Amino acid sequence: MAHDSISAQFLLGAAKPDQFPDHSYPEVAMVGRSNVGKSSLINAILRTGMVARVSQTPGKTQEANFFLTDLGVCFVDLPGYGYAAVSKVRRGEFSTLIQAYVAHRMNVRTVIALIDARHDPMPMDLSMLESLEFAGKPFVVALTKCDKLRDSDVEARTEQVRGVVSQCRFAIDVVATSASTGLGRQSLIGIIKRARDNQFTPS
Ligand SMILES: Nc1nc2c(ncn2[C@@H]2O[C@H](COP(=O)(O)OP(=O)(O)OP(=O)(O)O)[C@@H](O)[C@H]2O)c(=O)[nH]1
Ligand SMILES: [Mg+2]
Repeated sequence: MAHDSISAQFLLGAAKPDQFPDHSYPEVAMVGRSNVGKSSLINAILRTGMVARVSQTPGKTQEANFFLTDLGVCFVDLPGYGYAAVSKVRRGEFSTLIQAYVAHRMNVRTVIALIDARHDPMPMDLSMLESLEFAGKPFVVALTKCDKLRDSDVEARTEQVRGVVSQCRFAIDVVATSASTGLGRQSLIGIIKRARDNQFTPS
């Protein structure tokens, strides 16, 4: 086990908001499209093996999974949005669970909003950022799968997304990440610790 690994234990999976755990731990939540790499990023941050389940088939899990880490922070792996087969009516909306979490969960200190670095942010990614800003939740954008891009393309994407969030009061940063190489891990851990210690207040 790597010396800087972070241990964690699975607390529970919640299918409905009333099943969210009743505790006072600060929480950091992962939101993003199905298959964008939320569970992989949790595992990459922890470096203690497969704590969060990673799958090849998107949209499989519809639960919010809570993991208590020895950072004193609870990680929340939210279901992915945008999986077309979930429901036509709901396409373009977030699931009730994600909305409820983002809008009402008191424990949340920061949200990690994941966007695939290989593509322009999709309309649903932009509405997710909008809801975070509207809800007044500090958020950091993690650009995922950067190992699949050239460094120059990673830089260009980072600059593009920085431009997108430049007017957002609650945007903390845009971080290039890779669950494969560990890119961005230290930056995210730094942000998570500052969030835990309540160091983010809007400008
Ligand atoms: N190359 C590369 N592949 C990645 C990376 N992160 C995730 N993947 C792959 O992308 C796929 C989806 O990863 P998950 O972590 O399950 O994605 P998710 O966002 O949790 O997906 P849902 O739970 O369905 O919403 C898997 O095949 C991962 O191996 C990354 O940084 N680099
Ligand atoms: Mg997942």
